[in-house]
Amino acid sequence: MITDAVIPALDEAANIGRVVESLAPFGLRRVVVCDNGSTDGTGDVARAAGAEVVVEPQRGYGAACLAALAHLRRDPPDTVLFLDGDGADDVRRVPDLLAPIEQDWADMVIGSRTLGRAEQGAITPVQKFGNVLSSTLVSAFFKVKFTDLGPFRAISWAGLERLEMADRDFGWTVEMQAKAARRGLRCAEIPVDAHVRMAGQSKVSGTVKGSVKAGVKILYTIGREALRR
Ligand SMILES: Nc1nc2c(ncn2[C@@H]2O[C@H](COP(=O)(O)OP(=O)(O)OP(=O)(O)O)[C@@H](O)[C@H]2O)c(=O)[nH]1
Ligand SMILES: [Mg+2]
Repeated sequence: MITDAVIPALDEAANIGRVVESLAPFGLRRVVVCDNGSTDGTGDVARAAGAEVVVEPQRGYGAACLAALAHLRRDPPDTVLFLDGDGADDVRRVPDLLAPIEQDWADMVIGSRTLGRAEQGAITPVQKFGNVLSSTLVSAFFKVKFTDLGPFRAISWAGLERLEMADRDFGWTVEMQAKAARRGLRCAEIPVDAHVRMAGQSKVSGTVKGSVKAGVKILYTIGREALRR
């Protein structure tokens, strides 16, 4: 099974090198870092660590993921592994994320930080609440049990193409799960531990503005997907 990794990154120069290098043991074909207009040299650090760097000037988590996928589409892998660029994800679980797809009993595997152990401070109380709320709503509307909307996940290329992903910011992860459930992809979760970001500034859950924007967008995305026919 050919697997490529996609890492959206905004100003993660202090972390991205170690994140890219940490994937070396897992036999991935390519690691694609999407630099989303960083001003700290994230792209250069990622390249030096062995990643392919795609530049997406328009900000947004989903916009970065879409740019990386457009890059992969020229020579697609069998499976895409997504993770964040801040070192918060437990890469030791990469084989566990990929196994259900390789064994062909799942099309998408979510790393659930609720099922795993979160380091003190890795998930804020607001984020925890938001995760429980949105996972419960997704489970209720789409009839597939999820316990987290975490960024660390794997999905088959064929499954991903069926989702016609479009969200350009914080709705990205929930859009993928809602559509996967809706469109009949086989979904699974495995426990993953969550670390505190290695260094640098939080852009989402560590700030009030980021949390509110992400929360609103996630709830809106759930509603939109629930109403879609
Ligand atoms: N491409 C892109 N990536 C972003 C953007 N905002 C955040 N990121 C990346 O998305 C990931 C998650 O952002 P974080 O700032 O870690 O958000 P968080 O995990 O909620 O907060 P922390 O607790 O600080 O880790 C990181 O890899 C960021 O570099 C953005 O606008 N564009
Ligand atoms: Mg983070």
